[in-house]
Amino acid sequence: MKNIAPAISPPTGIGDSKPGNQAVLDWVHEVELLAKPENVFWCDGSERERDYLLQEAIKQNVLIKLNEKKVPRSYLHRSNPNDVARVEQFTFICTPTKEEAGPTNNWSEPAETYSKLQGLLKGAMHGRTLFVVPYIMGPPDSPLTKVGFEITDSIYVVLSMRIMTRMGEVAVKRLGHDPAAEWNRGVHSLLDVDPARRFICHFPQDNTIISVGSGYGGNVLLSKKCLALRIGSYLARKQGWMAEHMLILGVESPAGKKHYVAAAFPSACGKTNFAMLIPPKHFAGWKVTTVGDDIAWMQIRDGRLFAVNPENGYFGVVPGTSYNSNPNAMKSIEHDTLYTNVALTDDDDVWWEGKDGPPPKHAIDWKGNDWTPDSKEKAAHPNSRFATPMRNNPVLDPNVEKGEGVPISAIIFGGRRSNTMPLVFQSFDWEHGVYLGATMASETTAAATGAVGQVRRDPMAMLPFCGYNIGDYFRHWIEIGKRLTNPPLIFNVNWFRKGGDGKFLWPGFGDNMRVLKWIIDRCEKSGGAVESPIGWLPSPHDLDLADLDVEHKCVVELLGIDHEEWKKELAGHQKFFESLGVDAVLLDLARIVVNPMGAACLIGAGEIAGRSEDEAYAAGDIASQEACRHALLLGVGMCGERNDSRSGQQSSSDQSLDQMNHCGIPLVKMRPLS
Ligand code: OXD
Ligand code: MN
Repeated sequence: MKNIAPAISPPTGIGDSKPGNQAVLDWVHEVELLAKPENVFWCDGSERERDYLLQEAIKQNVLIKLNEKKVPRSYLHRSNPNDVARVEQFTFICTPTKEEAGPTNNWSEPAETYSKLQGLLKGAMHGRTLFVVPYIMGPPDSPLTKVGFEITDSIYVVLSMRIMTRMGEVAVKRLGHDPAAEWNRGVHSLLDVDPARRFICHFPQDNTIISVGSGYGGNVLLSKKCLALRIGSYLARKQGWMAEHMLILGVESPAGKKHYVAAAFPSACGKTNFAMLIPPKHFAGWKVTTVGDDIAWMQIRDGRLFAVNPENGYFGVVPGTSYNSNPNAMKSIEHDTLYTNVALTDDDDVWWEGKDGPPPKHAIDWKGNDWTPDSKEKAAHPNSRFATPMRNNPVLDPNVEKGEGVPISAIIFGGRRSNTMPLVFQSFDWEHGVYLGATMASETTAAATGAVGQVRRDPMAMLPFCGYNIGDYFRHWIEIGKRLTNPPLIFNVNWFRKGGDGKFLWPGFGDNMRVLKWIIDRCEKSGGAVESPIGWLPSPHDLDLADLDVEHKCVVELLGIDHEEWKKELAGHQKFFESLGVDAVLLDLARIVVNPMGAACLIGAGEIAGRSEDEAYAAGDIASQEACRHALLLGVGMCGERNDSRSGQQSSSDQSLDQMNHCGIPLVKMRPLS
């Protein structure tokens, strides 16, 4: 069989900087004895090393050099067409018991799995080079920062890790010589890139990841989904912090007041676009800056949540990226970028569906075939990606390297929903916010293999990334909330709601600033809101819609709650909680977290209709009686008015109530809380 990753022979001075930590040396030796590579290449992250590896990658056709004038220092890689996305069905959490992995993960017994993987790795690097990639996740001086070592036989992985992480010397220094120090062991081998021999396995108790049979993205850049999220979330719970699938952005008012916001959207739902948002003209003087576009590690300091971006680069979806949709991303990928699975033009430039300007008359598509605008196939794969250093981003936040992180004022959850979910609403409190995150759902995209466009529940956008039992994860959120004296406010957004004509109601992109502004107003206690059964909703006049080319009726529709849709939604929540295992998760969850909203699920299904709020409250140790009351209201379709405790304003104006009425919600005045 053809060796897809032939060994390279570096000159002296390249690939020979062994770290001094004996635990690392022993582990590499062990893998070497098993995989039997031709040689071992110790990466140091230097420029000389990079230049050498690029040259070798081009020689081996792993990379194609792009037009130096059009996209300086940039390259194209084509993955095997059978290997173009994360493979959730072959991703395993290998904990001693199945229960620890929980109902949302594939589980596999650790000893058996090690032995199966050892079988696959035996002699797998014969004739290849074993690269050792030391890296850190997090700013060099952060207490949250973690050290990882990835062994790989893919030169593409090494070059991508250089972009996506702080790689080389910095990690070796941070680890030091203590053989008992904490660090993550990652082993990756391409094997023969056969989907039948493709497994991404995590051993949280051992801080170990083994990935075989893929050469693509999140399956093989072990720093990202594997360490920063799956193993990261496990460590975070154990150590009392949070590892989340969230972007982090800064937003600064013309008066210089700055807030930081973290947002969890499922894969390919616009996190990178939101993190690089350019406010519309009407918001002159407002600035949005990026701390991170995919992952947030958060810790508690002085009763607040502080976040760092553990990554050093962006691994973003390319199609649809243009000067119109995301000028900052376009500027970021104009140079020093590693593209995967986009099209190559005749002048060695890159092209993809949705790029500015007309399509080229001829190109080579992502599979390496001739392509013209008449071709039926896409020129770029829908999940084609760029890997680009975060320093290319013209709106990189100045505090991105700050070890303590940035203080988070608001957390946003959101998904791709063509109906049901309003443009934005705010949770009543932290527990209710946890419920919103836990029941988040989105229509699936091309980021993972499988059917596209189906609604799937994706709690906190962590469904494919939570490295332990999701019930414990929800509980961890609640525990964190208890320790926060100044918790971020929690919101839900949906940029993707469609009208009866099937068209998006909201323009999205830069205009999302209008929603962000309302969120910031709420944080500043200055924004108005209407109390609705599902949370605090802005009425149209609470949003700054000046110069927006959207009809008023669309805005009303965007902010509306359709009762029939919500009944289905609640039934969906119930079904989801049931699928998590009523015994193991729902009941526990009901007791600890969301009995209020768990009750809402049941009401949605008509099971406890007629039960009083006091009865429901008595049913468990409910975190927030107020949320319970709202949950019950959901079931009977009432909507009320009350004093908005955050803004101190009487926020439900007659006008907004009228507007709610138009949305089909019968209005009944609630009795005040006793
Ligand atoms: C990603 C993903 O690549 O979430 O960020 O799939
Ligand atoms: Mn992601």
